[in-house]
Amino acid sequence: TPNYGDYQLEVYLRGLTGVREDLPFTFAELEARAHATLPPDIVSYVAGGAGNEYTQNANVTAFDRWGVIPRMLVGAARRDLSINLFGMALPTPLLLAPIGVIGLCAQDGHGDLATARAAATSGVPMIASTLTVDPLEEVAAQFGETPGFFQLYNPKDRAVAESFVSRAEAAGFKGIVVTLDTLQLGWRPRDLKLGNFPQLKGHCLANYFSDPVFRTKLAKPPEEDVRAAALVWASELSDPTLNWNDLAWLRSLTKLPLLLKGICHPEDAKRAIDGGIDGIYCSNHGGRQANGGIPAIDLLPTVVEAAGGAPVVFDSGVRGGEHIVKALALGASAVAIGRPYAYGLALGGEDGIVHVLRSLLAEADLLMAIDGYPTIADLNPDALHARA
Ligand code: FMN
Repeated sequence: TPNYGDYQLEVYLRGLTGVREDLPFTFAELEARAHATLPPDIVSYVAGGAGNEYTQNANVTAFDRWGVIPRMLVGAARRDLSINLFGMALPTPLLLAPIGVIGLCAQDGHGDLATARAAATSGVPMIASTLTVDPLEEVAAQFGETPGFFQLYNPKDRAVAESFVSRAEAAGFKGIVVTLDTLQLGWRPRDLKLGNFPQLKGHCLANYFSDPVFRTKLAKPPEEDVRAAALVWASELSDPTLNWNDLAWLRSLTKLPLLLKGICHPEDAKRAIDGGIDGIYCSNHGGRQANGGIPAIDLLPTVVEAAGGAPVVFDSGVRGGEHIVKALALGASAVAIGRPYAYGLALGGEDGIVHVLRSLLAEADLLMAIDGYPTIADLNPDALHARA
C-alpha cells in the first residue's frame, strides 16, 4: 500500500499535464469557499457555535500549544496509519463525525448518502447522525466494505430510542454513539439572529418520519403536515432528565460497541467504562453546545488515562494533519473530522470529502515521515513539546 503522503505526488504529476486541483488545500480556503457556496442559513448552522464562540475557536488554537519534536534517521520511509477499533481493522485513524444537516450541505440535498459513499471510497467510517435527510437504512446501504456507526440523540420516548437502535443494528451499523452534550440545545447567536433551526422546518428528520414508533405520536402523518410533525419531533428530540441511573438502560440497548459522546471529565469517563460502556468519545461538540472555555484537546489526556485502555475517540477543532498527529500523541485512539468534511462536501460532493480526507491524511503522514514517527504507536506524549 502506498503512503498517504503520496497524494502530493499525484497532485504535482497532474500539474505537469497542466491540470490543477480545484479543491482547496488549506482549511481557511475550504471554509471561505464553502461559505460563499452554501445558502446563508446553512452557513450559519454549520459555522456557528455557542455564545461568543470562544470555545469553538480555542478548540483549534489550543493545538498550537503543542509542537511535534523532530527525530532524525528513524527509518520512516514507510508509515502505518492503520488502527484497530473494537476489533475492526481500519486503514486510517480517522472517522467522520456525526453532522446533522450534512444532508443539506450537498448541492443535491443528499449529503448523508454522499458522505456514506466517501466512507466507502476512503475507508474512513462515517458516524451517521440521528438527523439525516435520508433514512439510516439508505445511508448504511452506501457504506460498501467500510464499517459505519450510528449516533443517537436519545429521545424522550425510550421506545423510539429502542426502535432507532434496532433499526441501526438491522441495517448493519457496527457501533452506536450516544451523544450526551445535547440534552438541551446550546445558545447559538448566529442561528438566533436568523431565526434559523433547519429541523423545525422539517429538514433532516427522515429517521423519525420513517419510524413506525415515532409515527404513532403524530395526529397526521408528516406527508400531510410536516410543520406539526416537526414540532412533535422538537418536543421529543432529547430527554433532558437522562442521568447516570440510566446507564444500565443505555447499555441494554445494544450488544454492539457503545460509545458516549461528549465526555470530557475523567470521573465521567471512568463511570462510563465501569458501567459497561465500550468507548469514550471526548468532544465538546466543536464548541457548539456550551461556551465553557476549555478546548477539548486540553481535557483529552486525563480522559484517556481514566478510560483505562478503552478506546477514546476525539474531536473538536481538528483542521489539519498536525492536529491529527497531536491528538493521537495525546492518547486518542481515533480522531473524528467535523466541519472540514462538511465544507469539502459543499464544494465537491463525495469527491470533495475524499479530497479533504486524503489531504488531512497526507499532511499527517508526511509530518510523521519528516519528524520520524512511522507508526501511530510511536506517537505518545514524548513526541510533543509543550510551549510555555
Ligand atoms: N454531533 C452529534 O453528535 N450529532 C449531530 O447531529 C451533530 N450535528 C452537527 C452539525 C454540525 C453542523 C456540526 C458542525 C457539528 C455537529 N455535531 C453533531 C458535532 C460533531 O459531531 C463534532 O463533535 C464537531 O463537529 C467537532 O468540532 P469541529 O467540527 O469544530 O472540529
